[in-house]
Amino acid sequence: MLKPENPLRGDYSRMRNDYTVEQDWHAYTAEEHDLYRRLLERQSSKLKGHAAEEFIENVHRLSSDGIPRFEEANLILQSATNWKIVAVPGLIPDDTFFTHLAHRQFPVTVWLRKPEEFDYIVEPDIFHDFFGHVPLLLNPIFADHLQEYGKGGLRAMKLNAVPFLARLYWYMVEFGLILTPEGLRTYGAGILSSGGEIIHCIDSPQPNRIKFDLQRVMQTEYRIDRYQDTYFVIDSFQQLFDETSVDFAPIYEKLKTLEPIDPSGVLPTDTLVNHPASVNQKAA
Ligand code: HBI
Ligand code: FE
Repeated sequence: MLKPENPLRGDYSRMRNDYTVEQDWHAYTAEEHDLYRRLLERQSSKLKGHAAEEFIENVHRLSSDGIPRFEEANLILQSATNWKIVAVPGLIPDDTFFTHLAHRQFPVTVWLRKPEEFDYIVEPDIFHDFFGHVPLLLNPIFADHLQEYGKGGLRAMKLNAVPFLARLYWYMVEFGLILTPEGLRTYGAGILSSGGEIIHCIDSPQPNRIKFDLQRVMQTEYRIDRYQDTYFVIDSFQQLFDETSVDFAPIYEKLKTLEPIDPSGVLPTDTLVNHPASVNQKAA
């Protein structure tokens, strides 16, 4: 998802045609297991009051001591939603990425960040991919949504519309918020794997929080190298699934005639969600 300017990290020399590799779990060092454990502890301590319940309940089902074994996770995934994860060297081309999702296979990067990248990394690593993305693959509705995104990606390629669909993925799968009876929560993998943004997206009065609107989201640019200026808020995964189960082709045609919206822009037609402090107080 993240598009680095620099050459890709990761070893692409031993991959198969579909960009998959062996995880080679035994090759991870004790230091890497320890770093993963510390990332896991840090993020786990921040979930309550910030992460969606659907994420929290499933993250526990995938718990590991150190770097997880994909084979073990796959036993759980396959019986829950018939998804599996496949090991990849890092970022892979759009068409390959979409094809995996369309087949209910989520590509997970095998390498782990360096200790000095504890707080911030641009490219997805195994912690972002596994901790951030895999738990919601155990949620049946979200799991179906992600498969539809893969199929939609392949269609978007033919319609020259991948950038529009990529915005949907960005604002929902990576940075989505959900309004629950207990208050605002996040289910986005980019946020859930970030030590800072998981707090910021819920507790800071700074960002805009705008009710989900499909065309609005696909019209909005994003920045990859800082906290988001704007988050879009769904009411439920069912809403996300239903409102994205439409033919995107006419929306793409319309979007091609419109100027993109700046990441920090707020329009008169937007429905803003109250600052979470007041939402959370009301629920408390
Ligand atoms: N590859 N490994 C990996 N992970 C991603 O999230 C990813 C990718 N390739 C392409 C991509 N994302 C995006 O460009 C699409 O979602 C549009
Ligand atoms: Fe991601």
